[in-house]
Amino acid sequence: MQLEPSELILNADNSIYHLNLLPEDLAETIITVGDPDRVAEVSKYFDVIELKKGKREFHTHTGVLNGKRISVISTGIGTDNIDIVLNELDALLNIDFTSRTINRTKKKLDIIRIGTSGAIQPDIPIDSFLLSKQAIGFDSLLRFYNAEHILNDTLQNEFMKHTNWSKYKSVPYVVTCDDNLAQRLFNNSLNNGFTATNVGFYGPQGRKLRLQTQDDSLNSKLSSFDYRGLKITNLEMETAGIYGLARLLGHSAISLNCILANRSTGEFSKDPLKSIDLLIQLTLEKLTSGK
Ligand code: R1P
Repeated sequence: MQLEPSELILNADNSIYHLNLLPEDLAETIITVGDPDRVAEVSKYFDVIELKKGKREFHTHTGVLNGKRISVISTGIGTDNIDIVLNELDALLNIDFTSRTINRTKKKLDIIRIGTSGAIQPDIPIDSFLLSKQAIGFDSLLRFYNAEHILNDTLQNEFMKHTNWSKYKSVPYVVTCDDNLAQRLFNNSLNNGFTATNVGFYGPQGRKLRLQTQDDSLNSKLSSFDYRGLKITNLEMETAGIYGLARLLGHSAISLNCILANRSTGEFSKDPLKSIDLLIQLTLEKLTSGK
């Protein structure tokens, strides 16, 4: 079946609509970052940068480090952008742009998010790193896909009961990282997290500047949720979307979180750029060791 021009949108140079990339521009190991400025903070460690392209908030550098080809791409903020990035990355790999048909043999990406995050458990130190083993999405992204088979209904239902979840919010969805990729890269050397992916930064994460929130106790309910010892560790805005779409599309994904804030103790990192840089260096070392 041919994908219509309105469905698979290509630019004049045959690059994919938002990412502005051609299939050959992309490595099969992808690092995603939220902030477009963080792309260069990763690629500055490459031995060679072969390509820099971008459009809107989606900036990509592809290069080689220790013989491994890596693309680092900024997603901007939120799972709405993750929908664009994951679908377009997959299209670059698994759709023939000339015939506009889906390739018979599917290729797979390794996707590693290097992101920042706020902890909600008081004992999680500022500037520490968490690998999200699970994520719970408060956005509705996965609800627009046929995704029931990859979601953990038990955790979702227990969580909704515990928080007395409002019927006016979308039903949270629970997804997991790719354990093989997590194991291959980090071999249990990082603390595991259960990450809540929020649909906003202020009200949805319990921050009040001038507006009142619908549920003032949401963050404390999140931190007191405990399902057989499994507790929610941190809040950010992309992980659940990445895990859900990567799983549906057949890619491997893990999300790494540099804990810059602790919402429980009110602390914030004294040197956030240094912490993020340490996580970048650690990730690149793990990705390229053994190459
Ligand atoms: C909010 O400030 C942003 O920071 C966190 C959140 O997920 C959100 O995208 O991650 P990044 O620093 O990776 O963007």
